[in-house]
Amino acid sequence: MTIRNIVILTGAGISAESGLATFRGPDGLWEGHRVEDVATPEAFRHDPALVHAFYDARRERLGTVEPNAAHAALALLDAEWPGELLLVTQNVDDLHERAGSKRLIHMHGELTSGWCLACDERFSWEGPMAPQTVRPEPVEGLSLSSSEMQAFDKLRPNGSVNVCPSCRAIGHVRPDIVWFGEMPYEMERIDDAIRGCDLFVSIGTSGAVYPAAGFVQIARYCGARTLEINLEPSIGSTSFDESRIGKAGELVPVWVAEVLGRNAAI
Ligand code: BV8
Repeated sequence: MTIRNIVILTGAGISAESGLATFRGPDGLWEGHRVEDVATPEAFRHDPALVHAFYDARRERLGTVEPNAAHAALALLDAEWPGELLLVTQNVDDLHERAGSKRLIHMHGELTSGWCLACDERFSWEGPMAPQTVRPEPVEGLSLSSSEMQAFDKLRPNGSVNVCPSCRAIGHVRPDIVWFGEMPYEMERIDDAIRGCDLFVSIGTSGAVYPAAGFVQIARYCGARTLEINLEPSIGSTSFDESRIGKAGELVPVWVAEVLGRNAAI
């Protein structure tokens, strides 16, 4: 079977070696929170401060980590693969694109993106988003000049950071993240690519969350070869033609070398 069109699905496991927590920690909690308390539209309506604090912390953490060898190997494959290739990630971190991947879809959104519920615009976002985050107090030794303060005030009326860069509405920007019960992004493009692929590869995902967990079934049904690379067999492991168990940072470079017909790990 000649491989021409490849679809790769990644999950939190591919970013674990970069120092980002996966979801199903030993306590089942997500960074100390129940998923339904921080990643649902209901949670956001009920306690926006908690949800903003959760995502602000993850956005800040993102600035302290780097892509690892698995991200780098997939970026090289993206650059060198002559056939169709689509990298679909469930991750909201930006490590794939920082490693250089281009043919990439964030099906569950991005930490570095904001969504204004007042004007429905989406835009890149850096730093905290929590509306109650106000202008920093003058810091000892860090004197913001009056022009800097004025610039800050112009940017953030009455001190709040949660201002839409498009319509200037205050307090209506939410994380541009797909929460439970919300429709994942680009599902048509993803579905078309899976139905047309020769090889479907799943890396670093437990297969616990749908619709991503069902992709392997669609790929198999459409005649594709299926491969899983994961630290442990995932929930849907028996649906894969081949399972390679181990760390993504070690196994993905070897797999990419094979696909590119190189005899040494990338
Ligand atoms: C929807 C963004 C409806 C947030 C996320 C069918 C059956 C049952 C339930 C459902 C169903 N269909 C829908 C549902 C409901 C729900 C769902 O699946 N619930 C589950 C819990 C049962 N799905 C939804 O709500 C989805 N939306 O269905 O909308 C709809 C339909 C039509 C129209 C309108 C609406 C939306 C789900 C998306 C939610 N958002 N993320 C954020 O990140 O803050 S999901 C989030 O959790 C992640 O994105 C990811 O998808 C999932 C976590 O899974 P993984 O990434 O796999 O991480 P995990 O920790 O579980 O596993 C890590 C793996 O890596 C482990 O196996 C580990 O062994 C391995 N590993 C660790 N270290 C390494 C490693 N592997 C290799 N190397 C290492 N070093």
